[in-house]
Amino acid sequence: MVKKATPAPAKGLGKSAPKTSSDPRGDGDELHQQAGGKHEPLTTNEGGIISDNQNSLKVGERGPVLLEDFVLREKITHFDHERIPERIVHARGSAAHGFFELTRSLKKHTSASILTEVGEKTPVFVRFSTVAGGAGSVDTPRDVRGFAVKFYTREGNWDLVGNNIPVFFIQDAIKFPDLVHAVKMEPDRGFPQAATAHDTFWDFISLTPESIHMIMWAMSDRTIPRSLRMMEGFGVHTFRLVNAEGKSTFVKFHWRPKLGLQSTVWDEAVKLAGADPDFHRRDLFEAIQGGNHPEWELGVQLFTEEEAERFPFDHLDATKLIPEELVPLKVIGRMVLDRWPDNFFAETEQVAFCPSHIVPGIDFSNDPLLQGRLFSYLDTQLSRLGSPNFAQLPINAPKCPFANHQRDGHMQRDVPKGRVAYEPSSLQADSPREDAKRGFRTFPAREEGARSRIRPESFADHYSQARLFFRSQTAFEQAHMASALVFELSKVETPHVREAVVGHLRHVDEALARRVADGLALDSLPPAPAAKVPPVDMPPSPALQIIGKMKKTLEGRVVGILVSDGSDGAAVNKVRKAAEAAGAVVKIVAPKLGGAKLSDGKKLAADGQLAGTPSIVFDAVAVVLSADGAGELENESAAIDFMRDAFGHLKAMVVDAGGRRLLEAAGVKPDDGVFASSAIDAFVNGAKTRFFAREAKVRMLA
Ligand code: HDD
Repeated sequence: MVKKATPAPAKGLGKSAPKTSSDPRGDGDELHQQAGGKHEPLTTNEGGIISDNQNSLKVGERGPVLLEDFVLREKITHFDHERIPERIVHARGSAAHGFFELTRSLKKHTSASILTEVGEKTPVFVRFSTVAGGAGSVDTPRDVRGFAVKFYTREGNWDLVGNNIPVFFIQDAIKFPDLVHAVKMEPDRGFPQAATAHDTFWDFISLTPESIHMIMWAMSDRTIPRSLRMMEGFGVHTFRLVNAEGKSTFVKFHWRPKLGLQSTVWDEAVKLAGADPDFHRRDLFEAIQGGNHPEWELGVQLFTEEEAERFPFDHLDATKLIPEELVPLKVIGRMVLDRWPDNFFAETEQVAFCPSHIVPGIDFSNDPLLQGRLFSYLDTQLSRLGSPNFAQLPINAPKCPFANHQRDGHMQRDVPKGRVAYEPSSLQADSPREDAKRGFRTFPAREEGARSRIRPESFADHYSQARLFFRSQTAFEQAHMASALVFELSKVETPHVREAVVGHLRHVDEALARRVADGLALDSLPPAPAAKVPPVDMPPSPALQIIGKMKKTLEGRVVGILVSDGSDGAAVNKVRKAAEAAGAVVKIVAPKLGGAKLSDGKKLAADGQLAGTPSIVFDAVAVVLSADGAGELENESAAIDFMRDAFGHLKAMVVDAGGRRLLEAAGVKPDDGVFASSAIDAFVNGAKTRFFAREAKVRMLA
């Protein structure tokens, strides 16, 4: 209990005396007695102990508040300034600490210790984000996901600030503000939030053919991931590695999730936004807290300047990828996220990623998108975090020794000693100096040419890779893309914008354009715009699929068991054991949060109450109900939705007699993804995947 030093005059509204500041409500300080624990004294920011944190300082019991109340003013002032500007893009994010471990040395290609010292564990901080929505928006809109990694290496911080998609919308950073203004809420009406499905976005896209490849990715299920733990990550740009002899090799970075790729279906993503706006954040939190530490492999594609010259596209163009069939991926390390941040604001919010944070042995390329980013991030951190000293914040500071002569500024935390704040100097033997041997050296690439604002001819093919991506997908994925395009364009009010987008699609795939045109009920197929470079067919790349990269596993997945009073405890246990043995987390859902009284009289605690825990939040469901329980739930829409949605979202289900009754009430006709309670092993096996063939029965896809 907090001890208060000096009794103050009686105050409070209650009529029954006596009241003092150590007993503000005259109730024997019940509030604090109930809260329990051993507490440090509460103080002001200056360290003064606060005697009363419940009442402001007033004249008389019911009189005005005094300006003199420095405790009140300090508390409110600090509160008023608690928010900092949110990121203009990627405002909504979730992050975790972990480590990177190199498993294969790239010594031949780079001098960077993080890429040469096999077995060394480098601390990392990783922030995942959506792009368009504000900090308080939901986790599951259709959107690209940011995948930003800060490596605290022995040679300084290296930030690999990527996305879950290997290409980007635009080729030149000068277009970034236009792209972002087009995708954000429309400025006159202030909506839609966190969505691309509106006129300004598609207007910009229809006039920016270089974006069409990225659009194919954005309309695929990559932008509705099941979990942040089941996404790939990409550095996007071509970077350079430089070895000890000064020789350079180009490199693309890829993160591959150990749990494989997995996405939701669109209807599920939409419903998740309501069922659990924090679905991805909670999923990452629960996995890390539960000891299921998410893991990724780091892969690289390495190629020389000469090889790059022979590619049928420009490696400096961020709207292009390098097919893995052309340059295979070499796995060189792994990253594990094993610690949730202690404080969301201090770490996840204040972390400042800058692609310009690089270490010796890694260098930039001339990609004009990357070059613009090298300026933008440092600039944005200055206004977002309010001071050039943001690098001193614990989450941003390097973990290797660092020293320089930069001084002062807002919120300076350091107290530098000595007379010398310049270099060279002879007055202070320990003042920091440049180190030509160990320091970063830019690769001396030779550049020449006239100054101009020109887009290279080698960037002009906007459709071949869009076509490659679409044609590399399974039929299910192609149907999802067509439906996503129809959904997005049906939210566009301006007919000529819809038509212009369909026109572009004709260069990607004539059949896709027809499906979308049909989905929008266009009278005729709009003309395709003139293409500077007509698309060419490239061999399909299965590495671009999601379904092809799904892992048949229950690891990292969650199985929900719906029970009622009178459910058979042995049957519940059987499912639980089998699912847990396969690596899943199991959660119990009951009509009441207190749980259910099983047939053997034992109480089974629930992890969630039915109305607030729909099947949408699970990867597969089991339904174990007593006859009475099934009878009651037949009239409960949350139970009917539980069944319908699990089926509609292509999930494996296992049902006993009660569950089957509920299925019938929901109008669901079981298929081979619905298992009887005698077939638990088959259910567990089925739960490792989704039943895509079912989809044609449950919704009309474009
Ligand atoms: Fe960016 C944030 C990824 C192009 C300007 N970007 C930001 C974040 C990610 C990316 C993951 C969030 C970092 C975090 O979690 O704090 N951005 C990308 C990728 C791009 C890209 C993969 C293309 C390959 N970005 C890009 C361009 C510009 C910016 C071309 C400007 C010229 N990006 C920003 C920014 C942000 C940002 C405005 C907002 C908040 C921040 O930087 O720290 O400066």
